[in-house]
Amino acid sequence: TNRVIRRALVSVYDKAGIEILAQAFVEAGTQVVSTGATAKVLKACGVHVTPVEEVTGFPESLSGRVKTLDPHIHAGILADMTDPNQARELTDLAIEPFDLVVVNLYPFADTVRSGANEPSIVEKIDIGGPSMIRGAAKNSASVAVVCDSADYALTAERIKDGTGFSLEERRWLASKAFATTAAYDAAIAQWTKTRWVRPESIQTVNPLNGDDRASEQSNEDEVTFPRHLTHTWERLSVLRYGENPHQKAALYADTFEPDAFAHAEQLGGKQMSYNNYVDADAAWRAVWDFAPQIAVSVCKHNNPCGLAIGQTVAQAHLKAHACDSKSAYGGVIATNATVSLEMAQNIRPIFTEVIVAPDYEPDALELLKAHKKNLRILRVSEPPTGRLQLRQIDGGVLMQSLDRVDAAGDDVANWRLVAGSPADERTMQDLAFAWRAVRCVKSNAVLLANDGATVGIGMGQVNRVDSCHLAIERANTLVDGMDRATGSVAASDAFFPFADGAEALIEAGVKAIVQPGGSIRDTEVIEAAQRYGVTMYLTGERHFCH
Ligand code: 93A
Repeated sequence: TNRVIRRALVSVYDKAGIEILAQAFVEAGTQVVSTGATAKVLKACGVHVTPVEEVTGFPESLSGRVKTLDPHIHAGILADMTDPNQARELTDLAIEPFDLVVVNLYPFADTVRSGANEPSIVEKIDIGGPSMIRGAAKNSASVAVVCDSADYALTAERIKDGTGFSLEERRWLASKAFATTAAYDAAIAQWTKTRWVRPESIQTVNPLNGDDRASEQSNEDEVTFPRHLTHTWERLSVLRYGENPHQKAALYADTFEPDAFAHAEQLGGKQMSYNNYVDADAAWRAVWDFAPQIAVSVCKHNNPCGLAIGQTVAQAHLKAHACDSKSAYGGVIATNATVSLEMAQNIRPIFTEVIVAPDYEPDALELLKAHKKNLRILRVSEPPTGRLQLRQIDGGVLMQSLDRVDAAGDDVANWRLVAGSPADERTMQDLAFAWRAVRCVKSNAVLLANDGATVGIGMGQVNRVDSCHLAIERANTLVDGMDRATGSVAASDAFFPFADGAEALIEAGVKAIVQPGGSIRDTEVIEAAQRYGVTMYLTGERHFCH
C-alpha cells in the first residue's frame, strides 16, 4: 500500500520549516513542481524545481489568483493510480501524477485580525490551495497530502527512505487536510456572515406560514453554536499542566475575539497556569459587572475573597483586600480601571499570582515588573464580550447565554419591598452593590457588604443556611475584634428555602437583605424580616453560579 514519492507539488504561503523537505527532495532526487515564491525558496535550498507555469503552459496570472487552477495540475493530483484505466488515461493526456502535495494556505484569519481592509482580506481567500488540498485528500489512494509543518519531519523521512507513506498514513493525512479546509472555509463564512448580510431587496419568507423567518429565530439563535466555534480555536499555548500536575492542558483561543481575555497580553511574570486562567477570568468578569464604577476583585479558586468599588482604583483595591486579607495571599487581582502607582505600591508586599487590568500607569507597571518578578501581569484591552458559556459534560457540551446582571429584576427600581422600611440612599447603594457582587460567588452564595465592599462571603455551600453562617463567621472573625456583620447588608443569589438562613443573618445584625424570592415558604422568610423590622427586597431574578 506504500506509494513511493517520485513527484511532489509544493505550494506554501508559510515557508517556515520547508528546508527539511527541500533537503529530502535533494537527497532522494524527487521531481518537484512549485509556485512562484515557494519555487524560489526551494531553489535556494538546492532543489531542482519545475515552475508550475511549465506544467500548465499558462502564466501565473491575475495577481496570482490563477496559478495552479489548471487540469495539468489537478489531473495529476486526482488521478487514482490504483485504477489502471485512470492511469492509462493520464498517460494518454501526457500528464504525470503527483505522489505528494504540500500546501499551506493564504493566512485569512491572520489578515482579518491584523485589521486589514476588506479588499486585502478578500485577496487572502485562497482558492487554488484548498482545491489542491481537497483533491489530494480525496485521492488518498494515490497521493499523500501535507498541510501542517508539524508533519514535515515525518514526510522528509518517508521521502528519503524511499518507501513513501502507507495507505493508513495517507488517509490520516487526508483526514487532517479536510479538517484544515473545513476550518478555513468556516472562518471565511464567519467573517462574511456579519458583513455581507441579506439585503433589503431579498425577503426570506417561510413557506409554511408566510412569516418572515428572521423574526422567529430570536431565542434559538442565542444558543446556536456559532459555526466558527467548532473550527477556529487556535492553540495559543501548551500549559505546563492542567488543574493538577498530572493533567495535560493547553490554552485555545477564539481567533475571532482577538481582544478578549484569552488573548491577554502578558507584560511580566511567570507563565500563566491553567488555574491562573480560570481564576483570572472569573476575577476579570466580576469587575466588569460594576462598570462604569471603578471595581477591584480579589479571587481564589474561582471565588472572590473580596470585591469592592471605590473612588480610585487604589481605594477599591484596599477595600477588596480588607474583606479577607488572609485568603488574598496567592490570589488574583482584577480591575476594570487603569492600575495606578498607589495601587501598585499597595500590592507590592502582597503575594499575588496574577493581576489583570485594561492598562497600567507606566510607573505602576515599572514598579510591579521590578519588584514582583513572578507576578503575571496581564493587559486586556476590551471588557469581556463573551455571549455564550460552554461547559463540557461527558460526551457533550452544554451551552448557555452568559449570566449578566442586566435583567429587569437586577435594577433596584424594580425591586419589591416586602419587609421593613425603604432603604435609605446609602443602604440602597450597598444592596445594589451586594446584588451585583453575589453574581460571581459560587452557589449557594450569601454575601455581606458595607460601604461598597464585601465584608463576608459565604460561598459554595450545599445548603443556604450554611452559606449564611459562613458569611457571618467570615465577617466577624477575619478582622480581629471586629463585628462586621452588624450594620451590613446581605444578598442571597437564590431564594431562602426556609426562614433559618434569613434569621441567622438578622440575628447577626444585618440591616437589609436582597434576594430573588419565589420560595413556597416566602411568607415565613418575609415574616422573619418583618418581626425584626429588617428591610427586605425581592428582585425576582436568580443568579446561580456553579
Ligand atoms: O490565488 S489562489 O487561490 N490561486 C491559485 O491558483 C493558487 N495556487 C496556489 N492561490 C493559490 N495558491 C496558494 O499560493 C497556495 O495555497 C499557497 O498558499 C500560495 C503559494 O504561493 P507562492 O509559492 O507564490 O508563495
